[in-house]
Parts: sequence; C-alpha cells; structure tokens
Amino acid sequence: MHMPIPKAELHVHIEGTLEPELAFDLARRNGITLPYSEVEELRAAYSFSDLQSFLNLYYELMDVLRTEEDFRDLTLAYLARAASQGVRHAEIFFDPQAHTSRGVPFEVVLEGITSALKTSEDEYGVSTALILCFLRDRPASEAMETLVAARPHLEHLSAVGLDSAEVGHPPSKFTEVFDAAAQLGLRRVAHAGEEGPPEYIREALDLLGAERIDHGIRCLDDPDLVTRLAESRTPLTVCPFSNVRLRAVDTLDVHPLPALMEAGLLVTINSDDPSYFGGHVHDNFLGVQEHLGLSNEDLRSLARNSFTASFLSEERRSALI
Ligand code: ES4
Ligand code: ZN
Repeated sequence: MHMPIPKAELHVHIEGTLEPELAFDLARRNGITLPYSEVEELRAAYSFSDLQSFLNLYYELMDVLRTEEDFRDLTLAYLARAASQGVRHAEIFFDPQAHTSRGVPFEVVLEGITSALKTSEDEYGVSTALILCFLRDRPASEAMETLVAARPHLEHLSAVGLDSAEVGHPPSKFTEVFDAAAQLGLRRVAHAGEEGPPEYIREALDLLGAERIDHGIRCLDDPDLVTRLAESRTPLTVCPFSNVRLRAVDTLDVHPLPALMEAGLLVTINSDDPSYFGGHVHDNFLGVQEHLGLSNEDLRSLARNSFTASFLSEERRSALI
C-alpha cells in the first residue's frame, strides 16, 4: 500500500479489533478452550445476517480477554495496525459491561487499555482518546453503576457512548446516565440510526446531548433530520464495511455515502470492528473509492472531516490537518 492518507479514526471498538490469531493466543495463555478448533474455523464463523448475529460472536470471543496484559496486548496490536493505516488520532470505544458482567474488574480493563494508550504518541505517532460505551441492551441502572465505577478514572476518559443491540433500546432509556456523564465533564456520542429509525437519532441529539452520531445512515429516511444534521455540522461516523457485513446496506456499490456527502453532512469513514468486518479504516477508504467512484479530492475531504469531527485540541488538530 502506498502512503495512506493521514486521518483520524473516530469509531472503532477495541474489542472489535481482536484478530482470531490473538484470540487463540490469549485463550491458550488463559487456559480457555474456544468452541473453534483453529483460526480458519473461527474466521468461517464471520458471516452475519444482522447486528445481533455479529454481537453474539463478538461477546462470545471476548471471553479470552481476562487480564490487564490481555487488554494491553489487544490495544497495542490495534495501535500498530492503525498507524500503518495512516491513523494519526484514534478515539477508541470500549465496552466495560461486557467484561464486568463476566467477572473482569473495571480497573483491569481500564488499566490494560490505558497502559497501551500512554505509549501511543511516542511509539506509533497516534494520539488517542477513550470513549466508555454503555450497552443499550442491558438495564439503564447498570449503565449508571458503570459510570460510578468510572468516576475515579475520569482523567483517562474523553466521552461516553452508547452501543450494542439498537432496535428496542432507544436513547431515551439512557437520559439520566448521559446527564450524569455531562455533569462529570464527559462529552457524549451515541450509536443511532444503524438499524434503528431516524427517531433514535433525534433522541440521541435531544435527550442525550450527543455531539456525534455513530453510523446515522438511516437519517436519509427523514429529510428534515438531514437538514438539521447538516446545519448543525453534527458529525456522522460512518462505517461502510460494517454496514455491508451486517446487512444494513446490500453492497458497497449501493452504500449511501455519496448521498450523505451530497446532503452536506460532516461524514467520516471508520472501521467499527475491523477484525470482523474485513478491513481497517484505510481499507474502508479504498473500498468506497473503488466501489462508489469517489475522487481523490473526496477522500481528502473525508480525511479532513475526521479531524474536524474529533475531540482533538485546536493545537493538535491544526498540527495534523
Ligand atoms: C457494534 Cl457494529 C456495532 N453496533 C453496535 N454496537 C456495537 N458494538 C460493537 N460493534
Ligand atoms: Zn460501532
């Protein structure tokens, strides 16, 4: 690959960067037997019919993540790969409840991830921010307990987010915990309009105070909402490979990215769960270029948007753009 264009990645789940090879290594290290005999058999399971069918495997495979070292190794592997994809800044999601619910303490998860992140600028030239996501298919009370667990560690956290199974779990369920997060000085983002309706995007904006919408592609079903998002310059973190693999979109050739760009939206391109969806962020750039006929200027504009839409300080943003 020639030099990938410098970019920020704003929508990547650290648990979704777990490659099958590392999963088997960690399983061995932790004395766990995976229900797959080898890497190829596991890769063959990466065929999804919707978001839930993916989440089932995503949560199952996470069981190999047990120790601080596991989370550090996972994060270091992502950072090395991100650097090779032209990523200069990464805002990384993590799902504490997916770990605390199976007995891994919050601090083990956070310390493991942050011990890798603190080396990132020097080792990889990638600045980072960490976004704590609440699992929307679990009770709001559990999200609040997670925020309480995070309170002694706010210096490591930039924002809260909302992910996991969308339909049936509207943003309105999490109004109280997002208010509490704002009180603590955290910024707010939310997955909305991935499989769910435009109304969920409106709720994320109006009830959660979301500054960015993760996915958001279904805003196109609601022209007034598109106008609102464009006028407010609210970023959408779009994940093309993810949308195709989870069948929110039929094929890359008919992905709505061009329509989103033509509507004047502040669109960014991201990988979501790169080890599950067939590529990292630059692979997504190349994929949309090839399948949607985007020009080099379009790609430069998408890369510029990624810095504009980030939580970077003005100082580093202007150094990077
Ligand atoms: C996710 Cl693609 C996607 N959507 C919602 N929640 C998620 N967690 C990890 N990947
Ligand atoms: Zn996501």
